Amino acid sequence: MKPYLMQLSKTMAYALRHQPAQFGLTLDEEGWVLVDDLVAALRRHRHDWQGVGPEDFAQVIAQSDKKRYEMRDGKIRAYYGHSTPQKVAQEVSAPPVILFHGTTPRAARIIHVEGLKPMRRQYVHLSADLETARQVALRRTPRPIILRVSALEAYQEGIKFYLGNDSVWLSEPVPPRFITEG
Ligand code: HQG
Repeated sequence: MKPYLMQLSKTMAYALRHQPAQFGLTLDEEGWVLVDDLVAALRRHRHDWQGVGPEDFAQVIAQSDKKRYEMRDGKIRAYYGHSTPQKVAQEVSAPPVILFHGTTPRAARIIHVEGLKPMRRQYVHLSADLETARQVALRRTPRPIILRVSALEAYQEGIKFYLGNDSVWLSEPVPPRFITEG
């Protein structure tokens, strides 16, 4: 991906996941903003982004290694990752039997005691497959620890799970009894 699009994708994450107000944006209940409003916000944000437009968002979406943003009907949103105080409503869904969570050795030790918490985000983030979990952990450590979450069992005991995209699931906090290592 060209550096221009990578920079754009990162700024889109700030605007759509973390600091919409700083961009003069308000996410609706499902995290959507109008594409035109995001365009205007980004043009205000950087003077060399005067030419930014919806086709650039489409390129970010098409060329990205991950499915981070969804654009349709003149609106755009992030699938996951939000940290705004107002919780973005996600679609409750029955998860697969096992989901994965990639993390650091240090965090893993705490998670075995306290369970998985959303930390700075609105939801716990889980991976549909081992390789995705490994990549998530590699952002933070050269020694990934992969935790297995008995997701369906947890769901059946009342913990809500939400479909983020094809490879990312979201959930409420997960107690340690549903978590094993390796
Ligand atoms: C850890 C990226 C201590 C957790 C990724 C993680 C993902 C605890 C960190 C998405 C804990 C939070 C989310 C507890 C959890 N005590 N540490 N009780 N419970 N943790 O970034 O899952 O590239 O908020 O293990 O690929 O790493 O941005 O979550 O290490 O899909 O699109 O606290 O963000 O996607 O870190 O990553 P994060 P995450 P993007």
